[in-house]
Amino acid sequence: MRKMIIVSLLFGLTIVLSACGGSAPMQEITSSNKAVNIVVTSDPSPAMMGDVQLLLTITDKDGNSIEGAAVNVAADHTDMSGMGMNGLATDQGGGKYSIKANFNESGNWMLTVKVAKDTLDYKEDIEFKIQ
Ligand SMILES: [Cu+2]
Repeated sequence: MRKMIIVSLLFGLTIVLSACGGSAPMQEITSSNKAVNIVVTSDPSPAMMGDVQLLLTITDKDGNSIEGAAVNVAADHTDMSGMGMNGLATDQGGGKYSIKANFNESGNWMLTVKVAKDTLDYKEDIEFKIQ
């Protein structure tokens, strides 16, 4: 009988952990906005806990690359507070920008991407899942 209780406790814990870890992996997140489009891909893909290289492909509403912009990427763990990080992405040319981030926890993260160039000042929140 005591064994049964332990087993069910463990089972309950597993459910909680997997709820935190999220469900389906996301390989590519495409934002659907008018002025600026941001496509985020990751290495590894799907993104896992630890060091992740994020590659952002940024285009305007006509699909043209936005080159030479200042791109700031902030990441926040949606389920908790005080776990944020942010930095400037490196311009790779051709409207591609990369930044390395260390995700120390799985689950739902929110990327806040700011794109600034000339008169353009754009900000978008993109949901990002870490396995
Ligand atoms: Cu956290």
